[in-house]
Amino acid sequence: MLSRLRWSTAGESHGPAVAALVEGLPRGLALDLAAIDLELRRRQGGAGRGGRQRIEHDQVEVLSGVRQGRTTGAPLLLLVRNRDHTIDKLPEPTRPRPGHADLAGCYHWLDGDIRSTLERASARETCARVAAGAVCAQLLLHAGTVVFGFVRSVGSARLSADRPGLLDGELLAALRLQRDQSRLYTLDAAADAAMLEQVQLAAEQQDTVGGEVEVHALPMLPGLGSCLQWDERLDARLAAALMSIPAVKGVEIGAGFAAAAAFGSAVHDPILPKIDGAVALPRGSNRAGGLEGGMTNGQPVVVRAAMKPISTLRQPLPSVDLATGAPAAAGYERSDVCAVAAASVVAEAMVAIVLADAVLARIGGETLAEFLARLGQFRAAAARIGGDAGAKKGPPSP
Ligand code: EPS
Repeated sequence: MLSRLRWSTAGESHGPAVAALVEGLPRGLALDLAAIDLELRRRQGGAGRGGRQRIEHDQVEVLSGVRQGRTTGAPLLLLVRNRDHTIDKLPEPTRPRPGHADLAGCYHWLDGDIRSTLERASARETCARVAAGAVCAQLLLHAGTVVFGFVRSVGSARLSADRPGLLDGELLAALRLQRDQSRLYTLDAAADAAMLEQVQLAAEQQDTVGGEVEVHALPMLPGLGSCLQWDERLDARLAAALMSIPAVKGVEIGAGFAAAAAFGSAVHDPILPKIDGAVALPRGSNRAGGLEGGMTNGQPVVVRAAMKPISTLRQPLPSVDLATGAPAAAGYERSDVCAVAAASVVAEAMVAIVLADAVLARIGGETLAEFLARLGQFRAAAARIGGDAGAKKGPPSP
């Protein structure tokens, strides 16, 4: 599986703007800018966010790669302007924050320029990812796939393990409504209240709190990704994408770490006979999180990421003043008490980008029309597997 999408971001937290450059999209994809802005607004929200979100009103501008509302196939440049763009006037921190990039950046660049490091390490950059992810989610909709992220836990408050259960389109719409009405982007009112308490407790104690986010993608085409090379495995790509989100320290796929504690018969998902109209053979469970051998198996993709508490603390931990070498409390900059809700939006975006890349790489097509035609052929061929309607057995013929 080669990659088809190439993307990167640019911009400092307090520079003029943050931007995403996305290359490899097919020509002819109609872009819904309001839908991108909705995701940007969601990223700004959630209980526990800091003062910066009251300043910013994130909105996407498309600077290249679109004509008359549709992608041209040329590089797509997405820009989100920063209202707070005071970068050249900001103080030069000298007391690195434990947990942030401050000190590690000093070793990387072999200087004491914490400001230049933190401006890029700041989670402000994730709004460029969310814009790119929202575009990719729009492409995935053409493949029938919806990507849905939510908060599984904040501190010690957890959404019950049996939620959301097996998702389908109708349930997904109801859950989306519920999530978008909750303060911590979770799936029931009791969990939301318990999570809010955790945020309030952390705020009262001038502390911060982390949590877990979960993303489901469904219905999922089977056969995306590859088992041929380590870096072509889709589970590896998803894990790397999630791990790249600032403050993420752990990633799980499907049953994840719990699978290591169970016997195989209680972990693997039985393969069931074909259901009419289904593209892939059904499974008795989805503990694999939709991925086997680095490829999708047609079940929903289910991934989780654990976010540590934000590292900028009002009651700072011990540090050292790099200017003098003397012990000193770590620096404090305006920050969030809890950014887990925002992380669920970013995780959704990262999953959308990786899956859009995988579907484009597998299906191909330079235009959306070509992509859709090939997709139809792929679905029909996949649906013949496991049935008697002409699925080939044995090695491929020359
Ligand atoms: C963020 C913007 C930042 C921080 C936060 C996330 O803005 P400012 O530094 O001006 O307050 O609020 O960044 C961090 C948590 C961090 O550790 O850098 C955003 O837009 O998400």
